[in-house]
Amino acid sequence: MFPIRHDWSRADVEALFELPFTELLHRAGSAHRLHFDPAEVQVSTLLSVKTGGCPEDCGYCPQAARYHTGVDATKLMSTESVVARARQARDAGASRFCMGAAWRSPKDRDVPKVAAMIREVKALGLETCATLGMLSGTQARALKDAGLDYYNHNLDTDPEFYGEVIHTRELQDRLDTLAHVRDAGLKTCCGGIVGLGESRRQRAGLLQTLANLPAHPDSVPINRLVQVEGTPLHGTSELDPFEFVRSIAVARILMPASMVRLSAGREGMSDELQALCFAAGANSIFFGEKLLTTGNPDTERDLALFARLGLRPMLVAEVADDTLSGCTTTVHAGITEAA
Ligand code: SAM
Ligand code: DTB
Ligand code: SF4
Repeated sequence: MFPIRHDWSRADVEALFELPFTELLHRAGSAHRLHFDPAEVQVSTLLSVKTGGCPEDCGYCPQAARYHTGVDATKLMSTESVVARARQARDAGASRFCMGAAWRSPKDRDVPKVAAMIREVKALGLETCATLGMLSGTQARALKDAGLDYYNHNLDTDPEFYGEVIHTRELQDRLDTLAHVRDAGLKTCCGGIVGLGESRRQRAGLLQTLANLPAHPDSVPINRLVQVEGTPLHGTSELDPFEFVRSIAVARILMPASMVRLSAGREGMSDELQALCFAAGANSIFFGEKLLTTGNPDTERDLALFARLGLRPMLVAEVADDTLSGCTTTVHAGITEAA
């Protein structure tokens, strides 16, 4: 009933969006259980290793140099400071550490610097992820050789709506980078943003395009637009929260074996809305008080939410050490207290 398909039509995907809410959640929950323990949630922490000053014009992004958002441009962080932050993230319970840079693409001279960060973060027992903009095949292979596990590069929105949001890079450029990433043997993290002012048909188009990629992304981040003053998309009408949950559920049905990440936008969500997202098949979050430049829920709030919902951080074989079992114990302790 939930085969891994790459031939979804727009009508197929729109029909899923149009199901009664309870039926959609039932189908998404069934797809989720075929591949995962629904009580487990993968936990990633983000760090902006190079913030702001970006030459691109992505209409949602506080890091584009051309928008006045109050985000100051910084240089690339030192490896030492990145590793200190990765250690803190690991000790707080994260199993994956994602390093982001506000670049159109890395310069060749930046690659050895990021490679050094990846090597050292990996040595802490964390899974590594990077999001650095467009990559050439050579750059992707160099990052793989350094021990990179995942590369994040989003499609962001439907091909039909794309030109209303981003003008400095084509969707095809993104597809080319994803091909370089896959060819280098890296796992892909690829999703998009909803709440940009797109229609339901266009939300369906984003998810259809993701599901029809040559391989389903290993991780699919679904971001809800974080509206930042100074960006062109600030002031866009808020997406109906149930439509956000539907987007998660449809992503789960289309890509049943992928991690579907409830990504940016959680800070403004109630516990109840997040619980609906987990029921709809989300099984990954960004954990830690900051995303790249904007806020994320406090770790205490997330641990309390895990405890209230009986969720556990997903253990990764190589990182199933005392730290993460400590985190699991904390969550279990919360559940026991609640019970
Ligand atoms: N510069 C690189 C790039 O664009 O590929 C990497 C970093 S970029 C910030 C990574 C992703 O963050 C974007 O593709 C977008 O999906 C997401 N993002 C950025 N700003 C956002 C916002 N205000 N709300 C939601 N998601 C956002
Ligand atoms: C993704 O899909 N979302 C993350 C991560 N991949 C890099 C980034 C969200 C950024 C939200 C805005 C900010 O904090 O600057
Ligand atoms: Fe630059 Fe990435 Fe932000 Fe676009 S999303 S402006 S490429 S940092």
